[in-house]
Amino acid sequence: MIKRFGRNTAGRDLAVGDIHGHFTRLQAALDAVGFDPAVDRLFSVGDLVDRGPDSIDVDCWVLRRPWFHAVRGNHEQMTIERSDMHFLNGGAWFCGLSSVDQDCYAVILADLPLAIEIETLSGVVGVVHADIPRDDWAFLVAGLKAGGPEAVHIEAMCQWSRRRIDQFDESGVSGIRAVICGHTPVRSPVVLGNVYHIDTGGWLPDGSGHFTLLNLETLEVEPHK
Ligand SMILES: [Mn+2]
Repeated sequence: MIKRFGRNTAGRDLAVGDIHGHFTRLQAALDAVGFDPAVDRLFSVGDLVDRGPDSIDVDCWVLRRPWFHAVRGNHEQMTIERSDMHFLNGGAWFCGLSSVDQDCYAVILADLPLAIEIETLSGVVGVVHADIPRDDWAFLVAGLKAGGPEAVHIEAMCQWSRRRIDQFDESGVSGIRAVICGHTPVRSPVVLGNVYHIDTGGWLPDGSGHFTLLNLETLEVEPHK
């Protein structure tokens, strides 16, 4: 449910917002900042699949790129659960697969954690897809570990909630240096307290958005090289 990573002493740790089947565009964004797969790591807020043309490549990104780490977004969840909503929300690529292939993708995506913790010089940074319940990272961790109905509720908030950004709630999250999330598209990154909303629509079909790559050590957007 929660995956923890030690500090990256060799290279950079970057985070990216929703990808939605645009891995080709993502790779171009990585190239633009000189991403080095030998030492750098990329942390994704999830929603890897649906809408764009490359959803089918999600298995390669998750399984064959040891520097790529993602949490499970609501679109991964809809894929895993074969949700009725999925087809209408960009899931046509999945509906067209054989049931054997569908099972393979579902297993791969179900293995993604709900939250990621990354150690940095200035403290631990958390990654979730949408938002976290309450304003305390420890509550999230304890709730997910406890399981049961409370964990189900917390999972749903992590994957679907827009409460914080809808209410422009700047109270932030205690017990963690910063929280990175996506799910709600924004023109440029929105920082509410220590919560960073970085889905700048790099996946938008009309190309009006871009992928923001946030450096987890500096909490600044990584400049192009
Ligand atoms: Mn989402």
